[in-house]
Amino acid sequence: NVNSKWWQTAVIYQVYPRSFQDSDGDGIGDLRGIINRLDYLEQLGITAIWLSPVYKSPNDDNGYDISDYRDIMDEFGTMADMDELIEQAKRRSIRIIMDLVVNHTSDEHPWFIEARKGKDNPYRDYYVWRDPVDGDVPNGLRSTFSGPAWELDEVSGQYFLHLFSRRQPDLNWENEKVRQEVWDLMNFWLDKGVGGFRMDVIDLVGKIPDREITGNGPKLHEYLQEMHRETFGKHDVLTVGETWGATPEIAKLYSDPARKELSMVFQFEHVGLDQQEGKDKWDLKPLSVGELKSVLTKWQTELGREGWNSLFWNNHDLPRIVSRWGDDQTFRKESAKMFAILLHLMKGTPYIYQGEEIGMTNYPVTDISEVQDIESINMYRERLEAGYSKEDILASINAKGRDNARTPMQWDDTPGGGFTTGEPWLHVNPNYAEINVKDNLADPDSVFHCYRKLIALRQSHPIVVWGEFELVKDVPEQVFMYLRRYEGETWLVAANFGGEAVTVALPELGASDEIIIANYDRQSANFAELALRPYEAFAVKLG
Ligand code: TEU
Repeated sequence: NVNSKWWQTAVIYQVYPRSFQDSDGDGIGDLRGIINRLDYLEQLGITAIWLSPVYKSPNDDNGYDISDYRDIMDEFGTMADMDELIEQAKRRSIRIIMDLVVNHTSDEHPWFIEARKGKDNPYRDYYVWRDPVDGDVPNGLRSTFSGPAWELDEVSGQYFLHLFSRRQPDLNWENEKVRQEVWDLMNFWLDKGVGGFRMDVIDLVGKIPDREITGNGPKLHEYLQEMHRETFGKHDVLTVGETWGATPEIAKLYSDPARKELSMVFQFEHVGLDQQEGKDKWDLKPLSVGELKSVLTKWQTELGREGWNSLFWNNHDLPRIVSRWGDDQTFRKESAKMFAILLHLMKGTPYIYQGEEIGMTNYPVTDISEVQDIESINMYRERLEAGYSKEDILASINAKGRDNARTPMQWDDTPGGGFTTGEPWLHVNPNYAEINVKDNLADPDSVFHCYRKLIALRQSHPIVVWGEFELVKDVPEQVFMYLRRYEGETWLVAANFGGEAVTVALPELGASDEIIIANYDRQSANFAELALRPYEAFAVKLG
């Protein structure tokens, strides 16, 4: 494919630096720690690292509140370490994708410190200020982290907008100077040779606060086209927007190459399927596998040539997939591999979140004092006041809380799990002695080696990257089966999404012994009567 881009054949690995590898015993992961683990990532075979924020930050939201875009967080190291990380990664053909958090800054960013000084300050307009209405907040906008999105500034008597924590004031993108600042800092990082950007809540930057419009504002795409022109347009980089409200139609607006905006977006439709309609992420309902199949199929087929997909189960905001929709007890390895096989043989660019590749699980908390995440803590307070029981709230946090993904990476079976020799900033999952990198590397049948193999398959078989996707219908609901077709070749991927054995009868598909990858011992597949074991998944080439 002559027009293909490197990021279309890539596999991206997300590092959450705080929890990846501590190198100096302070209990907090750091850049030196990442450098020390590059050989591991090279062995896994990934193309690029998406690095969650490493910039200077007071850590109200673990680095998603930035006080200096051109400097490194003290706990993580120095700019010299950052330059070395980029360089050392490059030597292993791994690119570094920076997290671009420009919907808001920290309240400790010099722009906000200035803006707060008064209505006449030249930086005032960098943020969104409004007068009170009837002695109260300007309108009903709510923060994602609970409570109103408006905070009163006592000095001026005006409110400022914060769609996240009150320590994350929203930037005013309508101000041309703000956009210019953003282009400048992006160019600063592009000049360092980074491989691109993951753009935090980028769908919010076109907000119209007075009309209570937050996502997908009218000028959003104009801004992104300006960004493309002013920054990465001349560079061969990957850009991926975090867009919670995207539909396939919206995703095409971002990722149609002709529009010169982004490479792709993260779409979140599939990860909302276990939440009650019209409520928020904490209000749980069981997943319907049928719904999951239809949502993923829609995304596989509807972007066509006018867009490109991202593929993911996990990130630093989401619970661990093996605990969420798999079985992290009896069938942990089987279900972890099932998710891997199912996703990595789809069309799009796969993202692996640290620890997913060894089947790491959620961490059950029994008391709110164990929780560090601002989103969970604020929700806890809000719901206690609203009359929910502690048990209910903790059940929600255990199912969906962001700390589930943020417990330290489990490298080995020594105390601290090989993450730190000190006191870890967040509890290490007590299962580190059974689930760790060391054992995964040693066991050829491990979750890690399944991921490694899938990554290699994508890199050696164009059908994985380019093949057309077709869902196989007429199978039991818990069976997820699809075909990929490319240049006369057909692959079939089958997955049993449940803990019970199931049989499929599709005689028209014949039989084949060309198994490509499987999570159980399997030499062939006879579709006249195909028996799938609990969480069994495999791919096979059809004759
Ligand atoms: O997340 C955006 C966001 O809306 C999340 O807070 C998400 O809604 C929530 O975790 C799940 O309900 C991005 C970052 O990924 C997140 O870590 C940041 O906290 C947030 O933006 C603010 O920068």
